[in-house]
Amino acid sequence: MAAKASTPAVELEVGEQTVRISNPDRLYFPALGLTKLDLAQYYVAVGDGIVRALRERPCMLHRYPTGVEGEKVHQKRIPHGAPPWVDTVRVHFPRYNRTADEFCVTELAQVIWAVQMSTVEFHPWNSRRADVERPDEWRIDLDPMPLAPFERVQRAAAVTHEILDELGAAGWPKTSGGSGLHVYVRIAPEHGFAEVRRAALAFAREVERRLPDDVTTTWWRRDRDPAAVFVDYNQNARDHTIASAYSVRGFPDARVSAPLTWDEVADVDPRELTVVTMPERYAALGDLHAGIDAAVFDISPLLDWAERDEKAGALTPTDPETDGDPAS
Ligand SMILES: [Mn+2]
Repeated sequence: MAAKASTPAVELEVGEQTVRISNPDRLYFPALGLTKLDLAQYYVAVGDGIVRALRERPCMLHRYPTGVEGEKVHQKRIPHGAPPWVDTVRVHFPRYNRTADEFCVTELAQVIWAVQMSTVEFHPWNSRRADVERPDEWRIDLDPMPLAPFERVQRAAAVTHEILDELGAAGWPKTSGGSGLHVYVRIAPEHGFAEVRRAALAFAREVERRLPDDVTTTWWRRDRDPAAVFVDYNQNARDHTIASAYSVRGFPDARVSAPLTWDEVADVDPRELTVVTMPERYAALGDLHAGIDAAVFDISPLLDWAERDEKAGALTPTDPETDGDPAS
């Protein structure tokens, strides 16, 4: 056998493409003995799910060229040397008056190519290339402050579900892969980022009204109760991204942002949903977010809430990126 440093590349057949994985034995998660090839095989195992989560969205890559204990690279521009079958979408950054060609998934082989380029985490926009300036995904990010127990996040999620039901909106919960929970809602791409963010803030205020001891929407981090759950409506601002469904996180325990059923939210332990455990779960349950594209919600009632709250004196803090939002 060759020495470890020169382990031959492995070729994976993924759909129509052959993807070469160099350094397949490189340890990406040393604590668990998981290699770059293990990571690629994880993404193949949840293939339809990760493609559904990323499809046609500008996508930022979090790369770890020497594994998750090494340097992390935040990559907006697609790395050089991409094969012609890797799609991109051009996005404009008004604040800097620059453009970038970002990674844009249309088939699974592209995800595996990104792993070959040492990507661990996938952070897609909440809009798609047909109209990058109009989000089609409202993201409810339940973000525990450092001292908030996970039970508070679970309570915030239950109330989120209750309010979404009252609105007639289908919400799709997942673990964040860190210590929080995310709920995504498919919306029609009819509003700019600023309006979607304003709707998300109005919703967040309603969660706070129902759980005043558990939840905060306070803008300044230093003013927030350190044991509260922050409903981070700002994740709906332009060019703000969070880890997608099925994205692995760059933590030593190889956690994944894992789709859940609503029934699971009350009992879930996010630490159990990892690169190691997810393939079997996915094989048994399929993609729990498979219905998301068919359940489109009209955010008009939330914009009415926003108007009502603003008339009563509530402020919508501005976001530096949103200030340059061409569609706002
Ligand atoms: Mn979060």
